[in-house]
Amino acid sequence: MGKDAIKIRGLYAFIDAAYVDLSGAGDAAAGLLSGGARIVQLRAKDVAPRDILVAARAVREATERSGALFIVNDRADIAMIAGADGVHLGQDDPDVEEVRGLLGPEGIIGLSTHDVKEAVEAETLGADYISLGPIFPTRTKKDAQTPRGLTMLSEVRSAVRLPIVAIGGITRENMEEVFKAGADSVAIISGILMERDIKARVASIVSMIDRPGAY
Ligand code: TZP
Ligand code: MG
Repeated sequence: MGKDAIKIRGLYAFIDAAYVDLSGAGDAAAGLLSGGARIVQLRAKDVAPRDILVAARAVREATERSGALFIVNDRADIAMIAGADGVHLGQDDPDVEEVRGLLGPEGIIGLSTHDVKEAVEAETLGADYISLGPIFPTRTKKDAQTPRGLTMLSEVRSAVRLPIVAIGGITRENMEEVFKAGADSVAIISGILMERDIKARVASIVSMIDRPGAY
């Protein structure tokens, strides 16, 4: 998938091993995609790399079929082996430049940021998008920093041109204010994966985002 096809906007959905048994990653992906998700990240902390790879292959197959973007968290090696569209890096992961050398110009590289300085730096380093968070308190990320809030989101919006994926404590109920504060995309993990019917939850979120004149 070429860079022209990159559309980091709207809902940024997850398959997170904290909520999904990775042996069912393909089915979970199918649920997210049939609900209308167009971006799916596989996030698997404390999971053996070979198990992440098996899950990544299943998610790749499902996302390929529906033309959705597939991003692997942390692991550029697994992203490459599975043929993902890109990788999402944290501040402690290998540098964007190093990973760019592996993925090439077409690979999508996202970088987690927590303030204006990191966001500006990400742009300089050649990231394709940034995440900013946690916006609100979250239980999903154990080592999450203190909530950044909507004011910081607006400040980052003014400081960079890169697409911003807001993350942390975002739900169907509060996403409107997050978009209004300048996010291009909202990452929602527990607000989808803790639901009994993830397809229905995604569909409801996507229809709110896509409705004419939304936000
Ligand atoms: N990075 C910052 S907050 C977070 C990550 C991965 C977790 C977001 O999860 P949730 O359940 O949507 O609050
Ligand atoms: Mg990471």
